[in-house]
Amino acid sequence: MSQVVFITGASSGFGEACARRFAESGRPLLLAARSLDKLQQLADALKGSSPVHVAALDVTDSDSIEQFFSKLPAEFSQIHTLVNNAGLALGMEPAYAASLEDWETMINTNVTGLVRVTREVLPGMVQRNNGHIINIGSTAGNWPYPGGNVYCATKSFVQQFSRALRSDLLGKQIRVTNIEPGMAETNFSIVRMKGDEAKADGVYQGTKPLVAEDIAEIIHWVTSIPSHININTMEIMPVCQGWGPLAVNRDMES
Ligand code: NDP
Ligand code: 8X3
Repeated sequence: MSQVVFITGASSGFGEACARRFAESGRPLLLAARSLDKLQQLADALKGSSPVHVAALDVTDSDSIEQFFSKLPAEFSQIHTLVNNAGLALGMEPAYAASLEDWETMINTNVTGLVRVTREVLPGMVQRNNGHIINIGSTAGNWPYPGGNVYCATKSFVQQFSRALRSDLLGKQIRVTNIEPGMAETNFSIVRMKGDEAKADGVYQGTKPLVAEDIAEIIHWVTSIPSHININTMEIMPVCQGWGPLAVNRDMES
C-alpha cells in the first residue's frame, strides 16, 4: 500500500482534521492517540474514503511505542508521511510557580515523544528513499509570552530538530516541514486549563481564531506540491493575532 499517512494525536483538533483532509485524497491512514474510542469513531466516519488503521499510542510511554509499531499490519507499515502532531500545553503559571509535573509531561510528550516516534519511522523512509515528516511546532517556539516557559521551549526544540533533520537528510528524497500555528481553537486550551471551559473560552473571546481545518489544509498542501520543493517552516496566525511591543517594567523607581 503506498503513501501511508501516519498521524499522531489524531483523536482531536489538528490531527483529526488532517485525517479527514487526507481521506479526501484517498490516502491510507494510520491514526494514533491514547483515546482509542475517538479514533474508532473517526475511522467509522472515514470508511469508504480511505483505508484506515487505528491503534492506541501514548507517545510518552516507550512500551506503548514499541507495541504500536510491532503490531502494525503489513499494509500500513511503510509510512510515507509522518504528522508528528501529538502534543499539549499544561498551565499558564510563571516559571517560579509552575508544576514540575506539568513541565515533565510537556517535555515527555512534545519533545521525547516526538523524537522517539521519528526515530522509529525514519529508517524505513531512508531505506525507501521516500517520505515527508511534518512536525507541529508553534508560534510559541518563536515568540515567548508570560506563562509559556516550558511549552515555548518544547516548540523551539521542534523547530531546531526539524532543521537538523533536514541537514542529516540532505541527499535523500525525504522532506521535513515545521508547521507553526498561532492561536487555534481546538481542545488545546481546555487541556491547558485542565478542563476549565470558561477559562479556555476566554482565550478566544472576541477573536476569530484559526480552526483545525485551516491547519489541515496547509499541511495537506505542503505534502501535495512537487516533490523537489521543501517547505522548511511555515508560521501561521489568524489575522486577529500579532506581536506586542517589548515589555518594559516601569516600576523601577520604588
Ligand atoms: P488537541 O488537544 O485538540 O489535540 C491534541 C492531540 O494530541 C489529541 O489527539 C491527543 O489525543 C493527542 N495527545 C496528547 N498527548 C498524547 C500522548 N501522550 N500520546 C499520544 N497522543 C497524545 O490540540 P491541538 O489539535 O490544538 O494540538 C495538536 C498539536 O498542535 C500540539 O502539538 C499542539 O502543541 C500544537 N499547537 C496547537 C495550537 C493551538 O492553538 N491549538 C497552536 C500551535 C500548535 P489523546 O488525548 O487521545 O491521546
Ligand atoms: C499554541 C499557541 O500561543 O497558545 O501553540 O502558545 S499558543
